[in-house]
Amino acid sequence: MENNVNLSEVGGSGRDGRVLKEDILHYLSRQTGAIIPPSSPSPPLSPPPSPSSTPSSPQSSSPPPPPVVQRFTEDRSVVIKGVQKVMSRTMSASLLVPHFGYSDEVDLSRLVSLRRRLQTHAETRGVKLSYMPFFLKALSLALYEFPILNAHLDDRCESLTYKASHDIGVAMDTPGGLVVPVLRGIERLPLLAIAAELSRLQSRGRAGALGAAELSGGTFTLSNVGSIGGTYTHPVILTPEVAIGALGKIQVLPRFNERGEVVAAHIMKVSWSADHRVLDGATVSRFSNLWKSLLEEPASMILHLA
Ligand code: CAO
Repeated sequence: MENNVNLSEVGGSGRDGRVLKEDILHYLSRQTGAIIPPSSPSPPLSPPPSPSSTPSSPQSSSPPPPPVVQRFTEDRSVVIKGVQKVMSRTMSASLLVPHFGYSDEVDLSRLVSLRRRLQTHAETRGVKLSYMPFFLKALSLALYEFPILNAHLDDRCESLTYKASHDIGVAMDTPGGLVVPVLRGIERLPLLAIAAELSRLQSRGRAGALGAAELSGGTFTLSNVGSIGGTYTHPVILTPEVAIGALGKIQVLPRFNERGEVVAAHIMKVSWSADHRVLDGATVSRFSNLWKSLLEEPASMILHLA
């Protein structure tokens, strides 16, 4: 009340999602870029965020405020907690998995022009259509043919569970750090519904309001770090899942067409990591080829419309 904070926008890290004082302090620090000293018994609360700085809707077009650069004049220790704590725990568990890496490049030229054409249709329905819904739909179609990549492996590597639903975790860069909300039942959703759900989760992610139920139970993870930059990467599997994909930046690069002419092509690199205890390289390569072919000829996805 003191800071005019809407509690529904604050992710609770306490038991059963309870909002703790720390959550409020972190929420306020994210709004202002301030760092809250961990040991301070009652740190001064930052001023409340102005209503205009709070994302109001997924379609909000106002650019995010520029990050406040902190210049440290002396060493300062902060406690690893919240999103960072979860990241440290899950990534340490992933170290036990023998990762097999596989990369390729995808020519998205046809998809780029298709998306451009479909964007206005989506906008008239109030939905922002990015590339992610296409990547996710193609992923689901490829998982149908390679269900072993949509599976959970138990800790002792004794039981592999093929998951029926394609519940895809999407790595998301938020003001609070990396979170991986899950889009459930992608196999049943049309592109527009995937786009709308992604926008909803992005909006909740920005507000730090994603709950435990939205952040757990994924069966495969896709990370589009290319929306920020980079080409190839080495993604880390989120156990008990057995594979993950990471996408690089779409770049216009010279490539040969089928007539041997040099053309400007929209190229994106993809990097997969797979648990080599249950997945071999040939399977990952065939899966990647299928995913790539669907995106290089996106019209072919129409054949799979339910
Ligand atoms: N290459 C180039 N541009 C890309 C791109 C890519 N691979 N992916 C997206 N873009 C473009 C989008 O088209 C959009 O531009 P327009 O508004 O002109 O269409 C712009 O980048 C921003 O996209 P977006 O981020 O709003 O939406 P998205 O659906 O493409 O991505 C999400 C959603 C959640 C994946 C993304 O916002 C994000 O957080 N990415 C970072 C993931 C991350 O941090 N991974 C690392 C995990 S390991 O630490």
